[in-house]
Amino acid sequence: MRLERAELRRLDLPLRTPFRTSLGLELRRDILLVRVVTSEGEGWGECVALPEPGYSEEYLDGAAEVIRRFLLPAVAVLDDLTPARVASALACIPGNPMAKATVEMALMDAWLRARGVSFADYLGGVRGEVECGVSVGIADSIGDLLAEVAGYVDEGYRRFKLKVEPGWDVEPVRAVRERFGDVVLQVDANAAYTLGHARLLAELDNFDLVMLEQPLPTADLRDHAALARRLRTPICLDESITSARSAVDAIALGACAIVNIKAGRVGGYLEARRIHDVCAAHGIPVWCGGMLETGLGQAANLALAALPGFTLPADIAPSRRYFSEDVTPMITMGDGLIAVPRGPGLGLDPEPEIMERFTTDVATLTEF
Ligand code: NPQ
Ligand code: MG
Repeated sequence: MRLERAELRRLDLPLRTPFRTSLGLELRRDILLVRVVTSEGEGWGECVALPEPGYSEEYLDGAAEVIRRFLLPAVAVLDDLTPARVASALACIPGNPMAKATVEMALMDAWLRARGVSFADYLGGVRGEVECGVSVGIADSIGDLLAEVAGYVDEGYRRFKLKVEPGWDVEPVRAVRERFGDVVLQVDANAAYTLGHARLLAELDNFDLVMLEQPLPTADLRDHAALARRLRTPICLDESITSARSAVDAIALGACAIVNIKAGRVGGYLEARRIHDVCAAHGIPVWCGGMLETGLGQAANLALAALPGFTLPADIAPSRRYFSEDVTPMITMGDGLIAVPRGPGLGLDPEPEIMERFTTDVATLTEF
């Protein structure tokens, strides 16, 4: 397979509910989609980078530039492209995992569509549906939080994840636990604490949380190990796990008992699968994280979450959780479950009319 043309498309999708985390408040989702046209057909990739650095170093304009100037040219020289050759063609460029994952996803989609194989079958998925959790942003008050969570309980989610930060942690968690009884509850700090908060974080042990996700900064693996020794609540790493290599290191250090896997954060779906594999070999449960993707990104995430080691509910939600309209047919949840797409490639097609309506910019590349 050869890359012939590419299109970088930016979309501006309003969020139905504001999403506040320790990284900031988002009212819209600025999206970058990459459409590749290859010798064997077309494919779509979605870049999960946010408009500004914060979650990680990458940001959307930077990722778009890296994709256009460095990544697409590096794969365009190959005339025997396969999904597995994408990452090796890009390995000489350090970092930029979200940009790399976008290119891999688009070429994998093209390659699999041409062969009539789904992402899930290609990756080794064994599940027909995925358990959905909901990620709940920081609210303006405990009352607002309880009202928002009540809505999600009624919608049937299988698990509730509260975003926490210093000043919004023990009390909101206590309030949700008291109000909603034995729901499956976990928290995510997006690196907002330090080891000096260990005593405070230990108070969360009172609430039977399934996990505490990424309490400390990305590079602080030894501090996560030290914190883990002081808590009963299992620690899950998100931002800190950037490759299968770093997953093995974190596990060996005792820095995490659970791993959140996001293909964008680790450079692609094949590296994501390797993390799944090494975690399974060490008895570490994994689950599929999310970045408020459109239906295209969520389709790929559903395929990944279908692998056998993904034993905890995913940050995968029906389209309506975030968007009034999605760029694919709306993904729906029934009984807290979403079906894994089974059609060729991503198994979902963009809706051209909706796509056009939300598009803010298109760059077409015909030579690299
Ligand atoms: C996480 N995601 O697990 C992230 C990070 C995150 C679903 O909780 C705008 C769009 C703001 C996506 C902030 C979830 C965001 C974002 C944080 C994703 O850490
Ligand atoms: Mg997280």
